[in-house]
Amino acid sequence: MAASRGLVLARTAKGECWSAPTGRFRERLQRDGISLCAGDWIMLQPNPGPSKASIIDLLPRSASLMRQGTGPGIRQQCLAANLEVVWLVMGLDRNFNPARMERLLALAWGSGAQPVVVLTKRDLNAQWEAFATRIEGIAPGVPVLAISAHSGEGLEELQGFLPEGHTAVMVGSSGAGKSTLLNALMGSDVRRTKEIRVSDGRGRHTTSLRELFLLPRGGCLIDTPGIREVGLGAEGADLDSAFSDIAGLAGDCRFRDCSHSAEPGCAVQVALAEGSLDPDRHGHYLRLRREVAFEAARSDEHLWREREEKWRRISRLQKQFKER
Ligand SMILES: Nc1nc2c(ncn2[C@@H]2O[C@H](COP(=O)(O)OP(=O)(O)OP(=O)(O)O)[C@@H](O)[C@H]2O)c(=O)[nH]1
Ligand SMILES: [Mg+2]
Ligand SMILES: [Zn+2]
Repeated sequence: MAASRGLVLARTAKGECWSAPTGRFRERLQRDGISLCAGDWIMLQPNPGPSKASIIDLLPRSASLMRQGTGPGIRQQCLAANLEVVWLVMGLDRNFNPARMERLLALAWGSGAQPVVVLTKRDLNAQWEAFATRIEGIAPGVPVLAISAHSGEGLEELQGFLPEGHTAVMVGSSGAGKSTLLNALMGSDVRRTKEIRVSDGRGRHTTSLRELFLLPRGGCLIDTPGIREVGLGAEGADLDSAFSDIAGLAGDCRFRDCSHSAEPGCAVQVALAEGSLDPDRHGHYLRLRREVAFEAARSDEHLWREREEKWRRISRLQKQFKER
């Protein structure tokens, strides 16, 4: 259901309980650079003591939302696991920002789950249909819904995208209206205002917690805190799906490795000249591609350094061994 500072809120057939990995399993998680997250399936072992259960294993994940790590380890961080759908939530108020949506789409496609754009606060914007059309233009292959959590408009259709037994995660910037939408779908204020007590007693994680909720209709919905910047990593993002209009054109270029700048027979240049491809969109695509390539190079370098360090250790051991 949720994970925080090494503790996991798990739901079992007997109800919810806080649990922690056993020492051995914790070591394995650390070695593999994995942290548990909402949506994970874990194996628990009952404890006799006050902490009711220990985590002994993590089941393999299917489609998961990954974020590029920012620390020195640069490891990928899993934000939500085992997803069928990713809801990209954006307000039809001052929160509206198509360039950010392009990034969110690349992130969502990278998860392997189906992205769905959810434009909220439709009650605040008389021109909501024009805004939705604008997003449709940059989201090929993605349903775009405009809803209002206050009036309830569009909620019925939205729930159609989360059938019983499926899991969705909501991502979007702070203030997009994610938690308000969750409360509307739950039919009550579940966004916890009360303290979530963890066994170390250190207090509340109300705003920082990614948490899974079971909707009355049977779907699972993960609410997340707003992401400030959507950094695209080498593995987490899928630009070819997010920009399938441009990627599709590239298939018609004369050269396989066309850079779409000045080559003869470039289908992307033709589309730009004809006006069927928006130059701004093309520019965004190129910029995001550079960003992903940069991140890929950075994590390659990191891997190399790790490998070198390992070999240095091994040869040091060999030397010691020979000297004996
Ligand atoms: N008028 C209107 N206001 C809404 C709607 N949905 C959300 N809001 C308002 O938007 C503000 C932000 O909503 P939240 O649900 O807290 O936003 P959030 O995405 O959960 O934000 P973080 O938790 O910070 O990521 C609140 O004041 C809501 O009342 C809506 O459909 N209509
Ligand atoms: Mg919220
Ligand atoms: Zn080309």
